[in-house]
Amino acid sequence: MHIPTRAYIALGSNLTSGLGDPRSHIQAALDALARLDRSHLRAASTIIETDPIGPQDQPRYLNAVVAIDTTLEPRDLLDRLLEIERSRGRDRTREQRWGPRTLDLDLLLYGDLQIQEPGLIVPHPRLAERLFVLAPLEELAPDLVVPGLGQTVGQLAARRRSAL
Ligand code: A4P
Ligand code: MG
Repeated sequence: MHIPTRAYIALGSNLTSGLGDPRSHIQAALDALARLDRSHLRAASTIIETDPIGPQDQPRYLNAVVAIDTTLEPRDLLDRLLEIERSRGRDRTREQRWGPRTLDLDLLLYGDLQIQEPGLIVPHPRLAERLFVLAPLEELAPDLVVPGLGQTVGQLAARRRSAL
């Protein structure tokens, strides 16, 4: 038996597709994360509406963060997230960087692990820059110290807010 690890996942959506609108993509992702094997959904933030970072000629986003306890290895967990993205019709071959997407699931944190591998970087490299991630993460874990940064989520969020 492995001891479960607490992991945090960011959800984002700003595109309506044949499968539904952003709210339905986020809800479908929450449902899929609640059913994830070898994992328990522990908490979900509120779903917030945010201005797009990156190209401005795209719709506003819905963003949220969830906490899970999981015995999936990080790579397996990321593969599950990419599967869920694909189940909402995400097609990376037709996307621009930071452009609109039906569903984006990022692995933010996996316990206190720091991972730098091709295709998998944890903590997520842009975590500290993005209030659309920090604000919902702060709801769930304000006092969590981000590995490698030596600051809590609350401190990083406050710093981001004062930089705006
Ligand atoms: N990858 C490596 N590490 C990770 C990780 N920790 N979590 C790899 C998830 N993926 C990870 O992902 C590309 C590849 O990164 C994956 O296949 C995986 O192998 P991606 O989601 O296509 O790209 P990205 O690196 O996350 O950058 P991308 O798509 O350019 O943009 P982002 O960073 O996903 O941002 N504005 C608001 N307000 N809210 C948003 O949610 N999102 C974006 C897209 C832009 N602006 C936004 C929002
Ligand atoms: Mg992503």
